[in-house]
Amino acid sequence: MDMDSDSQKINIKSQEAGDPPVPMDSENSSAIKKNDGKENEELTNSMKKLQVEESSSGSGQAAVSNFKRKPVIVIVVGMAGSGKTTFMHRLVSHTHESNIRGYVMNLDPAVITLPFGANIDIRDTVRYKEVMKQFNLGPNGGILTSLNLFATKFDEVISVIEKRADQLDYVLVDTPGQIEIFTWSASGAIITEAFASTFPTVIAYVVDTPRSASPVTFMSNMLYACSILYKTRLPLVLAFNKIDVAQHQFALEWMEDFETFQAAVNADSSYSSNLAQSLSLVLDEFYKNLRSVGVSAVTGAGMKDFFNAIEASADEYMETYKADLDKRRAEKQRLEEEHRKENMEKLRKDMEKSRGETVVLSTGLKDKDERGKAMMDEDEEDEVEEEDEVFSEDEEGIDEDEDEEVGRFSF
Ligand SMILES: Nc1nc2c(ncn2[C@@H]2O[C@H](COP(=O)(O)OP(=O)(O)O)[C@@H](O)[C@H]2O)c(=O)[nH]1
Ligand SMILES: [Mg+2]
Repeated sequence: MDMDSDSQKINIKSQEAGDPPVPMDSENSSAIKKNDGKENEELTNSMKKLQVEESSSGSGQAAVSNFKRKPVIVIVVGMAGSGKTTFMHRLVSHTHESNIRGYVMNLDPAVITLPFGANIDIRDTVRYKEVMKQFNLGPNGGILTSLNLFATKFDEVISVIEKRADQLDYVLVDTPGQIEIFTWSASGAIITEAFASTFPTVIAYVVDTPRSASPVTFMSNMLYACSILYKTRLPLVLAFNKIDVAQHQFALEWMEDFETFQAAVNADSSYSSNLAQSLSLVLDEFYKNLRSVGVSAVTGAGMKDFFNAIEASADEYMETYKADLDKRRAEKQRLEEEHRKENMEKLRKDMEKSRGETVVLSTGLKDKDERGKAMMDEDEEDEVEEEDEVFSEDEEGIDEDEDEEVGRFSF
């Protein structure tokens, strides 16, 4: 399915068209004509041009120079039913009361009603039921595919937030309960990386505290959180929710002293104590890398602690994650630069050899591109109708909502 056709603009309730990325000029990069006598000058100019185009075409590089300290992105994840949406609602109320400027995003395509007004809502762009029908999927696959479709348009979401960055302290993101989105699916990686390469980004992992009172459930929940931490490499805050029903003291004790946890596991005869012992050693290391707070989405307990933990994590992001990201970027850039130099050298040799003839780079890329494009065009014609059903194009209605949604925030 071709997602780039103009007819499927993402619907965002504060839409301002993002600048389109500067495309590489394939004519110039694949074939260069030489004029008599001036070949050296021509060659130098062409090379300069190529260099400029290369550096302006990488959106990732642009993101590095645009990196902003605010807003902090808070991605709320956790098992289905742990209280993510209710917690989001509580966070939104807290931001209103405390004059914190927030933006709210819903990434759950299957939710029927939201207790808060979302500024950006996946449901405005992807129709989950249509996705299920068209791709013949069950509810779980429908949610994953909807997120994959949305992820292909995520650069637009980022550019909307970038434009409002000066007016925002936080962007709060609600997600579906399918935790595998963030542990192995492509869309989870695309979404978190897109956020994290532009803004400080923190994961808030919501735990259903009363349900985690059994050591086995607690461990499996922590293993999920652990895999999200290592997969995303982002700072993580554990929000022990529903403390109005059960206090999270037991969890803090288990995390602090792993012998207490082992004693609890051993008392639970349903679990192999050997496995539990090795796993609790792994988790012991994991606990050192995160912050935990007890919260209640229902009573509002723990909100201050939660935001303090988010601020501390955002600082940690700037110190460690950002440095790591920059290092990886610099390495990528270095490799690209090397590759580019090699290509330039090849081009120079080709031009010297051809002496006045038209030179076509021998990479075969141009042919491939054209073949690929021809195939895409055919596909596009077949699929246009289907896609119209999947994507809502009711942009006018959305614009009307804009003022109302933004009005809920204090800026
Ligand atoms: N007692 C209590 N119930 C909560 C709390 N947070 C959420 N819930 C309940 O947990 C259920 C699932 O909440 P929901 O926000 O839909 O969870 P999600 O699937 O993670 O988005 C709902 O019935 C909520 O009322 C809380 O802090 N305390
Ligand atoms: Mg929810």
